[in-house]
Amino acid sequence: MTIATKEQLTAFVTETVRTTPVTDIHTHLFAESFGDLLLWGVDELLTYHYLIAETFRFRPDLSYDAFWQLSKQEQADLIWQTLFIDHSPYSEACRGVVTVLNRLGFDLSKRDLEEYRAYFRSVSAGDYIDRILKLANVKTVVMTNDPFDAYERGKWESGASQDPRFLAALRIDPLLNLWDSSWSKLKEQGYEVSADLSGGTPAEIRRFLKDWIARMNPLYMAVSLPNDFAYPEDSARVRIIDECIVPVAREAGIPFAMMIGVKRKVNPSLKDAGDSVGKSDIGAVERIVSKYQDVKFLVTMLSRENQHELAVTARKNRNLLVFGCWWFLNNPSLIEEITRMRLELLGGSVIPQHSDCRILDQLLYKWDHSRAIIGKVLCDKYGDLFDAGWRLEEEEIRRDIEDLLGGVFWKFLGKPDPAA
Ligand code: REL
Ligand code: ZN
Repeated sequence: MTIATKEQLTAFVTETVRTTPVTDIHTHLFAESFGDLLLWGVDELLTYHYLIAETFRFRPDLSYDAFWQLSKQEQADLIWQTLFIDHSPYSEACRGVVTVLNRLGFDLSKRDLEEYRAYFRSVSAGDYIDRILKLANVKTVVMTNDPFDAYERGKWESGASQDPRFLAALRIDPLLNLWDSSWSKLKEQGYEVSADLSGGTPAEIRRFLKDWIARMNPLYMAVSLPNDFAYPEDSARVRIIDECIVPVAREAGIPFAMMIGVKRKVNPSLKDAGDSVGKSDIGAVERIVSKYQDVKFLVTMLSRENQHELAVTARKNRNLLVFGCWWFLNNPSLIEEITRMRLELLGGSVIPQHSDCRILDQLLYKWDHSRAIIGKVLCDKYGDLFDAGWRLEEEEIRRDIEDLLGGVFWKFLGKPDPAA
């Protein structure tokens, strides 16, 4: 049906973005079979590392050690008191908790943490996964799977059963960022590698990657890279990229995802909350994607300052797919600015958002909040077309939105959407 008025257009776009199921291409969530690796519930929500960082800002009296010695529930109590009772929770991470509690149907007027806790004690992980995926309207979740993590490795080795809603991504940070210590971990797993990358080491790293690809069937290989990531460079990282990652990505036909711009542990006392951001050299991205045009790269960058040049670089390289508003960019003002700019430069050939959820429940807020912004930006873009005399069919809008919320990803992979 052709859309006749701007009011109809706004209503249809908003509703379609709200109701189209999502493929969430990067999360830290796990299927139920991974046991306690999957985090969920109100105490996990409150102890999300974003909120820990915010709590310390209001509590100069609180020592880091004292905080870390508390039980999870005590930490959650303290964060609740500090960020939700002593202050109003309007930071994006706090607002996220409010959205989740609201979407779960809790009475927010009482602000009674114990009542929320009682619900979580009464529900099973399996039922809760079903409830959240349905409420968030997320059809597929891509996990972050780390073969260097002994605990997670155990889950894979004991044949963690497969849930088609949770798909794998092979995460290789230690290989590229900590080779000095990770080579010995490969050796322990039976790969004949040496610290100086001599002899058969590159072939053994490739064997390691291929073994894990066979076991996990990942949609892509992924790494987070520091803001000073350089390419080319005389370093173990770049040798491993050139001699191992790129050939394996090519052979397996899967992309290499680079998440660039993190400064790890600028305040180690904050643990996971202690990482920060730095501007990166877009030249490194340009050089690697144009050198390997037969390899696919998924790229997100953490610094706001890198967003425009990243979008321009994608215009020049069709093997580069830009994704998500990562971490410190996952705030309404920045999502709106970045999404607008990307749609203007790249049309619909982009993945506007991923959730990066660490806690299952967060799917509710991360997607609710992002959908509202993506919908708003799309209304403006289609509205401009309308003003210029272009009339749209509902079917065309539905197609575009399905692409943005997953289709673009699956087409880039060259795979059918398993949930379609
Ligand atoms: O995948 C990553 O490296 C990051 O997204 C995480 O390390 C980070 O802590 C995450 O919680 C950000 O949203
Ligand atoms: Zn992440």
